[in-house]
Amino acid sequence: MIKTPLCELLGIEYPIFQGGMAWIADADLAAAVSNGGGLGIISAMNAGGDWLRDQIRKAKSMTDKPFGVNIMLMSPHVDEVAQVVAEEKVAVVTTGAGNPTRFMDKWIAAGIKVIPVVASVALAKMAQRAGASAVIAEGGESGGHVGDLTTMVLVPQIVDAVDLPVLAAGGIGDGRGVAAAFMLGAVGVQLGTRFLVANECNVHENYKKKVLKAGDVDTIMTGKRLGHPVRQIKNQFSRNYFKAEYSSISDEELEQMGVGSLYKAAIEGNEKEGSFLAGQISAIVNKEQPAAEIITEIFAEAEEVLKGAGKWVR
Ligand code: TUI
Repeated sequence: MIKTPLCELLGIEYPIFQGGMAWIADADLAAAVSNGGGLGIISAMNAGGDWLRDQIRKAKSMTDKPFGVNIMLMSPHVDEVAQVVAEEKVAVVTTGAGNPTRFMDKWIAAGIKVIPVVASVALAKMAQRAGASAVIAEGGESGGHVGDLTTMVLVPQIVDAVDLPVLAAGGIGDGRGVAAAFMLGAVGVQLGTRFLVANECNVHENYKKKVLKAGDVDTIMTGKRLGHPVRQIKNQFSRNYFKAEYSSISDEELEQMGVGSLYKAAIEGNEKEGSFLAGQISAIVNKEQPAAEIITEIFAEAEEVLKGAGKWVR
């Protein structure tokens, strides 16, 4: 059995979060992960407050275990969704793609545990000062919006910089990854890509197929020119976008190219025009299974690896 302080902090059985994937992580997936003993997370992405409130209430009807909401700080509706999570008093709020400190007092006053995703030491320290319960150190191997540093480099630095439980994210897809994260000082992990192919995940079948088929070099980073680097699977859309970044088209035209591409991938399954955000670990994600089975399988593997961790020590 693997138990860490994160389990006690949140009242969860396994120290694992499901990442808040935009257009993908809804109440069905979050409830399945929470019922499986992890922490399921609903993504507020660019949605409005009404959609989020419905999803939170749906998840409450599907599980009596704790679950969380991920607030994407670049959302045009960020103030509205920040208010909704405070009113609905979800157990945990995770944040991404920015600095959450301006919302944290309100969330903490509502009894919410705030766990920001950080891609730098500076933001981790700021989050600690603002009252975070833990932080998620996310490396650039992950899917979607990413920072510069890898998980291997980022996690130990965050562990040294803050006096909080640290979760590792980015490039983790099986028990070996969990064990490695623990070796770096993490006491929990967050996985997105592996949960994307869970049976309970409502993303379009074509999206799942793309992740299941992807090999080691099948993701690409786009968006650097506009300051929002994003990792996604190589296809017609991402190759064209990548080329356009190095062409003479204006920033406005480039921005326009990306509009709606996530919806096209996740909801419509449009293989040519969609933006299929996924992590580098897609290459070892090779089967669909229930969320609960993903969790038990990963922790059985991690336990074996960790038990054998001293085998070269003489
Ligand atoms: O947020 C994510 N992953 C995401 S958000 C998203 S929606 C989107 N789509 C297109 C462009 C941009 C966003 C898809 N995937 N992960 C968490 C994460 N947060 N990764 C990196 C960061 C981050 C980066 C800089 C967090 C804070 C930060 O600091 C900014 C500051 O102001 O200090």
